[in-house]
Amino acid sequence: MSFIRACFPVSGKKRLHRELIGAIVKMSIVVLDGSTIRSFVKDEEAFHRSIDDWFQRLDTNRDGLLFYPEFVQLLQMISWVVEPSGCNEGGEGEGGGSGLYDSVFRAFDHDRSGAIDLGEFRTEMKKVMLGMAEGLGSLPVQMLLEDDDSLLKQAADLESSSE
Ligand SMILES: [Ca+2]
Repeated sequence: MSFIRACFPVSGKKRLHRELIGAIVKMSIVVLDGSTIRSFVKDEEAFHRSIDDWFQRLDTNRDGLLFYPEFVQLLQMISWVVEPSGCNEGGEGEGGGSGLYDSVFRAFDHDRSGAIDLGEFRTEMKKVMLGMAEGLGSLPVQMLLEDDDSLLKQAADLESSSE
């Protein structure tokens, strides 16, 4: 499974810590900024290919819908950064994210059917990515990516291949 940990300005000790972790587990480190993500989202074909792939991975019972337990896997994989004050790792302990998970799930489930279909998933993931891009602005952000096919790695690759 892909694992993306996105964090607004990584600096000082935390940065060193992340680099160390990266070296240890051989993660690839890519630097992204807002325009990288925006150009990825704009390339609809590539974007949908990635999103659809994610959807299929999360849809563990293969019914074409994401129910809450399936969807939560995504939220657990991605560290959602709501505020630019930094990563909210550590500190508050486990379970603090469930209220956030609930509201994110409801935001994705447009028709309130209790499950997320591919169309809803595409639409909301696009918003998430664009929101992330807006938050990043032109500030490069370092990300540690565990494997080669994660969404943001694909965004970075797309940019480097299009010069
Ligand atoms: Ca399902």
